Amino acid sequence: MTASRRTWLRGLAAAGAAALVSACDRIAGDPAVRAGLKGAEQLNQGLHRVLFDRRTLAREYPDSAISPDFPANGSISPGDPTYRALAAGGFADYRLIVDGLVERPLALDLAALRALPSRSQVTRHDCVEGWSAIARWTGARLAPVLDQAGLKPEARFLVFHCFDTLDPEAGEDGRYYESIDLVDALHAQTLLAYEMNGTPLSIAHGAPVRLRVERQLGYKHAKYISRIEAVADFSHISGGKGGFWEDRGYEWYAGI
Ligand SMILES: Nc1nc2c(c(=O)[nH]1)N[C@H]1C(S)=C(S)[C@@H](COP(=O)(O)O)O[C@H]1N2
Ligand SMILES: [Mo]
Repeated sequence: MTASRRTWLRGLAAAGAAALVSACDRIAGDPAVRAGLKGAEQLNQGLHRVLFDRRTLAREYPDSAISPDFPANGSISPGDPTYRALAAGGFADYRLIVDGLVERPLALDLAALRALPSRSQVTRHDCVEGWSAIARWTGARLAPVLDQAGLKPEARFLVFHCFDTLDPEAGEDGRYYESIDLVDALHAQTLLAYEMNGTPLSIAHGAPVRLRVERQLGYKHAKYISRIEAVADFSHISGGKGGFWEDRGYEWYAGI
């Protein structure tokens, strides 16, 4: 190709681009078109927020809505020896481990957890089995805990390892676990809850610490948390699907 031909082609492309830009300007400059675009954009944004913004808060209720009888479900009295020993000691020796892809692994006792930024919220728990119940949950916000540990850039999920074995016949794979991504981990209502309705968590409801991840179904709310592991992916853990129930066919993202 000759130099003059190249110059000519460049000129043509520039002219084409200029024509396109001016056409767009003309269309966008039309007040009716502009109003329409803006309307569509606002509607789209509104819909998007409602449908897809995972940072939106779950509904919170007045204390008067608290359920007098909140069922306990799944494991309600873990028999695992480590857990039994901790429970016998009033969880004085309990340490919540935060490790994996973090700069500073943590081992928090209950006093340390209670000293962290906390939140209290009255929310509705929806179990996939078809019941719902409302309670006040109080606990450490997960985001500041992660700040303290310092997530490494490769961290994409948090895996919650639990003390209880829900399916003893499955051996180590019968242990309960769950996982969430960082959007839910950093959500304002995501708590490491240590109180339910103003009293320390009972064993049936997950003592000493359970997860509240209010935008998702009940099985995501891991009880009896022993360890939070930051990972890049969870395919190597247990059945590989990110949770005890997920390994048995439930959805990983159980949004409500
Ligand atoms: N460690 C652990 N966490 C768990 C479960 C479990 O069996 N073990 N069950 C899940 C299910 S299906 C539900 S509905 C809730 C029940 O919480 P609750 O006992 O406080 O009602 O805990 C979830 N978290
Ligand atoms: Mo559930």
